Amino acid sequence: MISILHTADWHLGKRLGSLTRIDEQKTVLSEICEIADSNNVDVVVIAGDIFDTTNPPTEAIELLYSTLKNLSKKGTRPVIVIAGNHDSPDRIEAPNPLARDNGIIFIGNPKSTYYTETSDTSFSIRQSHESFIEIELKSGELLRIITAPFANELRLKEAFMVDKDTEFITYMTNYWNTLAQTYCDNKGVNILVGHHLCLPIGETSVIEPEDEKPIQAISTLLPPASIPKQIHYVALGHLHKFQYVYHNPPIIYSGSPLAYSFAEAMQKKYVVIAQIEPNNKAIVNAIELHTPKILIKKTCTSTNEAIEWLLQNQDKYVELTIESDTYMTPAEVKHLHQTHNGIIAIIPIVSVTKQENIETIIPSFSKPIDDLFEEYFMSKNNGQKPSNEIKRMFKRILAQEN
Ligand SMILES: [Mn+2]
Repeated sequence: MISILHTADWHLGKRLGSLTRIDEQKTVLSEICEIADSNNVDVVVIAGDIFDTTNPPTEAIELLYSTLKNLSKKGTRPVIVIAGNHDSPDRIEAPNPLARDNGIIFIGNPKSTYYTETSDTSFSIRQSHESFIEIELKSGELLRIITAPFANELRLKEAFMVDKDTEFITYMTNYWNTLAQTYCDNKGVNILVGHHLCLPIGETSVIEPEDEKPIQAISTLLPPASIPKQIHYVALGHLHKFQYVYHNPPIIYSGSPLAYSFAEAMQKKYVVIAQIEPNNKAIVNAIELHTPKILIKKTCTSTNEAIEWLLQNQDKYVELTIESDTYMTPAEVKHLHQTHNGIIAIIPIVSVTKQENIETIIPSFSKPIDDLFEEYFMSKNNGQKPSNEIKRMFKRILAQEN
């Protein structure tokens, strides 16, 4: 039996507003290393979006390398990393000459071929082909991996020479089936690792993560039927919420280890451990991760109420909505930020009770411009008068214009 830890969408270097998440990322990645060790997993797969940008900050690169080194246990545990849509495929592969002796395998492009020469690792690469690797573990067990990193439309079409989306689905289905028929018999464990969109069961469309570069427009929605029958487990990346796409074989999005936007505020985060024997259905276990810092959407009806709540919730990231019948002053906004350093956004919602029969004001151009401005402002804001700050701002603009 081969035990595989599946994770994805680390987005190292990603910020929330202007705030760095690197300390949380360090915490959660060390938790993932502990889970890999305490569960004695044989292999680790990371299904894309390793970094948040194609040119990540050095602290993110250092965190990746130190984490992968821990996971690979000096070349005794294979770690397979593929590129997602946030990664640069060539940069992801660049460390391979150094990484290979540590048991770390980077696959950036959809048709990359990995080395088969011997290295210092305690496992060996028995054979490889475009988009395929066969690993012989120290135990003698065989692991076959079809690698399907993300590629944009152009790169996919260049790599696979197909034009239309329908042709692309047919092409990938045939391509993967040919690989599976050639290399994936029942003497080994066969998996596919990809950064693609697959339609979850019972859904008619896929909601991509808010704040994520969407890939739906450029990458076709691959149906579970495109997965060859020899495959025991499909490890996917891209969607940040843990979910099954299909049960037999398990096609799973492990999700991201941290909530990266307020759309993910209430999601629990997981890594997946799949235990697979060649002739059996994979046993899948999702292990919940501890959340270093919670993201929360909070609605208050006044700044005072907000301040009271913020003082009690200093350890969270907040998207604060203030529903009130008056506009917030710049001083109030400043006060809120001084109370709490994890406010990512303040959304003011002014709900002025509609006065019945608001008279339609016909502007009289003989009036002073300040009065005209006030009438205009009220007509645009349900009768709400402009605050003194807004009036002063209007005067400043007017002075500059003159
Ligand atoms: Mn992605």
